[in-house]
Amino acid sequence: MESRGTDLEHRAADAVESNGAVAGTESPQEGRRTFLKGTGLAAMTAMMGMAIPFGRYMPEGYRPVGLAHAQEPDMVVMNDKDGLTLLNDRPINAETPAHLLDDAVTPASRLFVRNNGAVPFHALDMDASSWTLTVDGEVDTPLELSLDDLRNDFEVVTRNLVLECGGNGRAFFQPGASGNQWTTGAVGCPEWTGVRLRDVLNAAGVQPSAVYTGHFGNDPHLSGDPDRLPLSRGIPIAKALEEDALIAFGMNGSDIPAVHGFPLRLVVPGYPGSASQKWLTRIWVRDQVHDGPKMGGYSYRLPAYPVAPGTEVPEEDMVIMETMPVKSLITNPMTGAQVAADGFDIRGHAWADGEVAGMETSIDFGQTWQRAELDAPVNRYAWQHFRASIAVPLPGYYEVWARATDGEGRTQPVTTPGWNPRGYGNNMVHRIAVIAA
Ligand SMILES: Nc1nc2c(c(=O)[nH]1)N[C@H]1C(S)=C(S)[C@@H](COP(=O)(O)O)O[C@H]1N2
Ligand SMILES: [Mo]
Repeated sequence: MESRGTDLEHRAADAVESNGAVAGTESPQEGRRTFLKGTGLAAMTAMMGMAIPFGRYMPEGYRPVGLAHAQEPDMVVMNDKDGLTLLNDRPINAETPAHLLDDAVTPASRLFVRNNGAVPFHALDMDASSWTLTVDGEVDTPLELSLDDLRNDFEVVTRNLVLECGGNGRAFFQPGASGNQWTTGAVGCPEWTGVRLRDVLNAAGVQPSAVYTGHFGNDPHLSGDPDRLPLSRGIPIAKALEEDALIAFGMNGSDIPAVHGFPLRLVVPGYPGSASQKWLTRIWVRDQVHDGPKMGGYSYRLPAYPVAPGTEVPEEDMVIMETMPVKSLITNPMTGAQVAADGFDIRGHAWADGEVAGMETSIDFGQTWQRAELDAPVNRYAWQHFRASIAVPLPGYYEVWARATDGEGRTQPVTTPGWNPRGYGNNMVHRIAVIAA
């Protein structure tokens, strides 16, 4: 992210703020995007905070490149990130290198970002006073809830919950799949505070006709068309009525950061991250499978049967991806590290839809596996920490492979599992290289 957080951009962002760009009757979003039209050289110079020696040659209405990024909220919110790899800047997508996921609880600065649209401006202003969540559809009593209503009328709970993008690991499929080329870093386990989705649904009274939820946020579509939504997904009503999913308004003891959904988001553990709608405005209880944007076609869907890599699967044979597979990451040492000649310690995290039952490591390319020490989760759906002492016979190049097994005996494969057209659900073992010297 370093290239994004330059002094110039910070200064430019400050100048944009102090220039009163959000005044007037335009929406803040339009205001900030269009105010440069007709701005004179003197004003431009003030905004840049320095002389523009060739400024007289700038075409009328020209928007300096140095201001463009600072103006985009998507870029401003990324200034708080630390060491993430940017995969795409429109929409913003960034993942976390494995060694930066070493914390037991993922700090905001190291949580991956997955956006399908733009970051809404309201989130940057961090003002939640007029926010409402609508719960409607197949319910006895539709609800309109403010953040205070949520806090006051429901039990507030705090849980460490894994959030992982369904496409995490996509980059390793052969043949490749289109979409963000996530390697291993579209996952994190922050501490979330909020109310149970179940409690809110029960307060509205779920009718027998309910089969699915439909989630809505207010992030703008990249086309700028206000009638289009970047993403609106849902989950089976039975999953929504389990105790684990939260409507969260806090992360790691603070408000949810702008880029992660301020002021309100869903966190649906065990399911692909796309179920965890950010900037949550509405939960529509449906009498059919939700049909919002990115519910159909090939989005977050897998072939109904195993296919050979590269197979063209007809759309009608694609089924919605539900649970996420068992997985783990070695977070220390960093791959490429030099370690002691006779041995070293490793550690990391493992997670599953449910509990991880066992954790093993191998240093002989999977010939033999040794049991690692695995902690119980701090709560259901928190990732579990593991550690192992690795002894090596000789100095030299080693790889450490780690694999987790879930409560139903499913183990991470050593090569990419179940190829699928969009590259979801890759839970192959994580491998690091070390030099024992
Ligand atoms: N409103 C909204 N919610 C969203 C998305 C989005 O684009 N818009 N992306 C989803 C996807 S695909 C993922 S993986 C997670 C990522 O959450 P994060 O950016 O907080 O890490 O948010 C989900 N919620
Ligand atoms: Mo995702």
